[in-house]
Amino acid sequence: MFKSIFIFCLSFYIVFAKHEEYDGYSLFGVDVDNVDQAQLVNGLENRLGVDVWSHALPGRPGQILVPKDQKQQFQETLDDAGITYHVVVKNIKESLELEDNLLSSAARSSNRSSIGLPFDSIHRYDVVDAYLVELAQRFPNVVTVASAGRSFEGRDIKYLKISTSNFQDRSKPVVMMESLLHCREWIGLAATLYAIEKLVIDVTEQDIVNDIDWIIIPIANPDGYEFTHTSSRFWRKNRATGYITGNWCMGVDLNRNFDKNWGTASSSSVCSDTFHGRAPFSEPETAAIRDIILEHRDRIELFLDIHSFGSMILYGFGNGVLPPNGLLIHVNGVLMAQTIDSVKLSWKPNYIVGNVASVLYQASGSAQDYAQDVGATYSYTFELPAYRNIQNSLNGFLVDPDFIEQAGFETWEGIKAGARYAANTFRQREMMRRQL
Ligand code: 0X9
Ligand code: ZN
Repeated sequence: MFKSIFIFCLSFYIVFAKHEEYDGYSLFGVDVDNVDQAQLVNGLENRLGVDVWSHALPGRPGQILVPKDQKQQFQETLDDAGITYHVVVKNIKESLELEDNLLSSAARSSNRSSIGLPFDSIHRYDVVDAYLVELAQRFPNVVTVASAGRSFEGRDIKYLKISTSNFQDRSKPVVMMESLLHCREWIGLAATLYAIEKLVIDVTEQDIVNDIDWIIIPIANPDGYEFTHTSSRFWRKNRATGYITGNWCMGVDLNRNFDKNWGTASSSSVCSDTFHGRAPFSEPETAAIRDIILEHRDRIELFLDIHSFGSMILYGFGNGVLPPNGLLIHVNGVLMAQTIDSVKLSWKPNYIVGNVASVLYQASGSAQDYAQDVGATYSYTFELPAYRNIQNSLNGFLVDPDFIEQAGFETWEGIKAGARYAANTFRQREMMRRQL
């Protein structure tokens, strides 16, 4: 009897306590007129401890999630600086409930008839993990599933190798992509799953499969990803513990933990969302990704780290210094952006392309910088748009199921263009090398 009451209470708690931590949090849109204002707004992360979802740029409003008890101070600070703002979502908990409802009802109504995973929900770790294994079994001639290693909590970080020549033909370039390094950026998973579908199940352009070897890591931060489903939707880091400070905090920002200018433009505070960890590659997830990059460094022509949100294609380095081939990196970035822009939803903003430090902010230790530094010819961070429709209050990281397939489709158009461009320059270099 007591046991069943306990179970009832527990399940009641689990269902109704979900998203409780975000009750009363508001999402603000902030408009800045100049770089000074942008700097002030973006610095509020450290000053007030608010969650800057997207950095404000002149012409592009920033989005900031503000806890209930900090709203007054936040608004006063902006008022004093003469910066205009508006409330985008009054209580983000309601948006979280809407997202849950929309995603789960879409998932209920879709039956998995085809081989691929349906594009109307955001699939959990177990589902994606099993899917990768299943694809390798069904398509043994082109697909291999491998494990990059285990996450902090012991989850396998699986990835696919897609190749018509079993990765043996060293005259082919490698395109490597990953998503969910930042686990709250759910829409990124749609882009990698869409790419897998078009490379394995629904192949419509054979050259993209024949001429290129692909490495795809759909869930680079599995512990964090599961945590965003079960507990805190806006968790960004991994789930590492053992960093002892005065405050009890956990997690390392995996996109600050790679060994390129490590620790120079990131946080040393465990509680910060950009905490860089105790050393480069201190985290098992980044060490696992590093090993794959190093294994294929002489063939990785294009590296894509898929994030959200903001409609941006960013490249290195995070300190503002351009790689030696910066001009071509920009050209290929623009090509991908234009390709996406030509098929995106018309009311969405065009993609911005540029060096991360000039478009956004300085940041060290990113996956994109590391890949660029150790060998990738073209390395980018994609910031996808996440939502379809502002009317229903799903915004920022929140995913509208109606947008999942579009996000996958439009990003894939960009990736194909970038991959073809990269394959061409790779071939040209190969020819030159042989002539010498
Ligand atoms: O700050 C980040 O890690 C990325 N933006 S996000 O909103 N997804 O967190 C941008 C990373 C860009 N690359 C470098 N910092 N080099
Ligand atoms: Zn991110």
